[in-house]
Amino acid sequence: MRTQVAIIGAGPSGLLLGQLLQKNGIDNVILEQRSGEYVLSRVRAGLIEEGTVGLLERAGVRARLHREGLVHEGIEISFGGRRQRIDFRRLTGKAVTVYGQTEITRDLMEARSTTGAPTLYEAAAVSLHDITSERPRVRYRKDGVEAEIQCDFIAGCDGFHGISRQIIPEAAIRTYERVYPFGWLGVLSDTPPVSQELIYVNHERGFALCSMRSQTRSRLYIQCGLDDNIEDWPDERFWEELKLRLDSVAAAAIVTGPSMEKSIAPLRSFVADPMRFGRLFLAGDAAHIVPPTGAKGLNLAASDVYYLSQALAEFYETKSTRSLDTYSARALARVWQAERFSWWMTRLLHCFPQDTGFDRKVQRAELEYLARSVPAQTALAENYVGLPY
Ligand code: FAS
Ligand code: PHB
Repeated sequence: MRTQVAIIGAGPSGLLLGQLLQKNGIDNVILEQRSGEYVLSRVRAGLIEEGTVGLLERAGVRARLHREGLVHEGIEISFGGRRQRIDFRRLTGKAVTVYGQTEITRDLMEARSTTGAPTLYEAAAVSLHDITSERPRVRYRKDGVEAEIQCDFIAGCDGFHGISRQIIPEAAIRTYERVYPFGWLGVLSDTPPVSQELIYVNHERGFALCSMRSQTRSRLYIQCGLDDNIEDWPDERFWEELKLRLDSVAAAAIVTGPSMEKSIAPLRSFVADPMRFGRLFLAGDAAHIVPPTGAKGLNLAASDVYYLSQALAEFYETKSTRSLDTYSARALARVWQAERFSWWMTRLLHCFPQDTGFDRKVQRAELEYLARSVPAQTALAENYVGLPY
């Protein structure tokens, strides 16, 4: 098989890139190691920036997003039994949209199926070849049959544990990493959200986040130990711990119910530089990871895909490699802004085991400053709603 761009991975990065390339008349094939059902079963991000909404509209997935997405004009930061609202609309003129990654993936899958562009699910043993030549190749096994795709470019959209970043020689790539000494226990439940907007909680027992997927479905998180297992957290214990971390009004408003999904995610900050090697271009989690505190992971994947799709369109229209040659630097400039913000939000809101009494006092002082300073709230708001592309 021959195509112009081979995309590795059918998560949000790969699917969104595939759609934007289709819209630019650029042939592409997506290879995904898992089944479509498995990809849809993963519960991940829940909140998207206006820039991501615009890209999804351009990708042809607007109807359900605008019908079911919840526009949020602020969030609340809870500490010391009180809540401080951060008013995005007043401070930045912008808002964010609550619309789960699962729904985004479903919409992109459906949109792609109408284009006839191939997505090879359950593609095993994917390997990349000749990535520094002008004729890179992808080999894979499907239904027990070995096959090969010749292409012009490969987009590594295969996530943090994918093969794309791994194939880049160590001498050609530099990585930066910070692993956090705790995880997030996430629960999805068909119970009404605690509040109309997200509540981020700093509490001496640990961080908590009350989010949602709709007016009837909650997405809730609490900071947990790195060694915790799902078995340590039966539903009853989860709900009790969440109530202990919330202010009294929110704790009283909670409606408990059975968890539909429960998972523990480790938190890490990670960046690979450059995001390109020869004709291989990395996008999304394949190149960078942020702690989910700032709701940036999926949104960074979107801005990477915006830059890469533009650069590929320029190449096929003009044969110029100017934007391809600046892709990595351009994407990383925005990545590092989100890395800093996600690290800052994580540092502000979590209990760090190694923290001293001084550290906790400084953390509280920063929260109290945030509560009274409009410039401080504006700085948080403009990063949260998303910095310009
Ligand atoms: P993904 O990891 O989503 O997709 C990569 C795809 O490549 C997968 O389908 C994988 O099966 C496939 N793949 C891997 N190796 C392959 C191979 N060798 N061959 C073929 N295919 C291969 N972000 C937020 O903004 N908010 C959140 O709350 C949030 N929560 C998260 C919770 C968890 C547990 C995780 C892991 C991430 C979370 N994220 C969150 C970040 C997440 O949403 C990512 O940013 C987003 O999935 C990035 O999308 P992709 O880059 O497409 O990577
Ligand atoms: C979510 O709804 O899953 C969510 C929202 C905001 C975050 C993290 C996760 O910062």
